[in-house]
Amino acid sequence: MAGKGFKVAIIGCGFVGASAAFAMSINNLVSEMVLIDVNKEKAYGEALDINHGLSFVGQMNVYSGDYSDCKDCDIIVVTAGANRKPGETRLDLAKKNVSIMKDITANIMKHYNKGVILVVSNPVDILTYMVQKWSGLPANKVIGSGTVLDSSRFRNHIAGILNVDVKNVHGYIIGEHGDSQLPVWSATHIAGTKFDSYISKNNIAVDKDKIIADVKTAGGVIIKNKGATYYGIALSINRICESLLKNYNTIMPIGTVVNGPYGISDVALSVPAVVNGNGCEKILEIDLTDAELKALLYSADQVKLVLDEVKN
Ligand code: 6V0
Repeated sequence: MAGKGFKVAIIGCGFVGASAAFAMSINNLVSEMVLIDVNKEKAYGEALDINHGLSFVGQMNVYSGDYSDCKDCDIIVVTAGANRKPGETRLDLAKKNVSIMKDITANIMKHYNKGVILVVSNPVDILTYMVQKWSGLPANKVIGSGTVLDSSRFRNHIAGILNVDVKNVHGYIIGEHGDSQLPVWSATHIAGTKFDSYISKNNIAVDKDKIIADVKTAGGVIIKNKGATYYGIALSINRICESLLKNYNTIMPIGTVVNGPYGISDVALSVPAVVNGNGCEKILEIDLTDAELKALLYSADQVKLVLDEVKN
């Protein structure tokens, strides 16, 4: 049964937005879901398609709308954006999406009266930072999907190598959702047993560098094979939304504007945080080795370099 009373807007109904809407409908997470896209036909078609499956999952009000429907939303998910065109650099794309996101934020804020903005569009760290500044909302109310997907890929790789249930694998990728991200090996454990201890006790040879390389290139491999990535991120979005709506206090590496923790300031990136109805309730300062902290600070600097370019 629906009727939990939650309302979510999804802005951008391409591969990612539509898949996230589908995932949320299967989980019957909300009672009202509005799909918004500059391509109105696309949003209408996606809403209609999802409606036709509701008899199998439960009643929800799923429709296409406009920015005025952002009023009363508990979460506004933003997955709108351009993709990289041939010959375009990452920086060109960043500038283009910053400009798209500025318009979207202004449109959201005309009608915003409550809720959390969840930024998914890339470059997600840059856009999370900019949306928080432009919206004028407190930092806890604007979060990014950050490295939630990368961490899921990390856990999936490890589960495959160790042949254990992925739910028994705990670990984070933190920092940039991009090349400078880093694994927190020192905090990675298998059902409570530290990773290094688990592999040595079980005599399993592991190439840690390969795991990290595979996590970093996973998106590219999927794009090469099927053109875009959307199921993994859709389920990441569904999980973040569930934690927000159900006030779960879930600890996950969402993207957030960091000011102070780990000695980092004025940049958005991913660190483990408590996620509940308030959005990013609290950033956790977990124990890092010196090398991990150094890598996190390097990652923050890398994000700042791009921020400096796009801010001007
Ligand atoms: P897509 O399939 O091209 O969909 C983008 C959608 O945005 C289209 O339907 C457009 O019509 C719409 N759109 C464009 N401009 C606007 C606007 N101004 N207002 C409203 N809608 C607009 O792209 P896809 O869905 O594959 O990807 C969307 C974004 O998610 C991209 O920026 C990806 O890079 C990003 N991803 C982020 C991930 C993460 O982990 N953070 C993972 C995968 C993709």
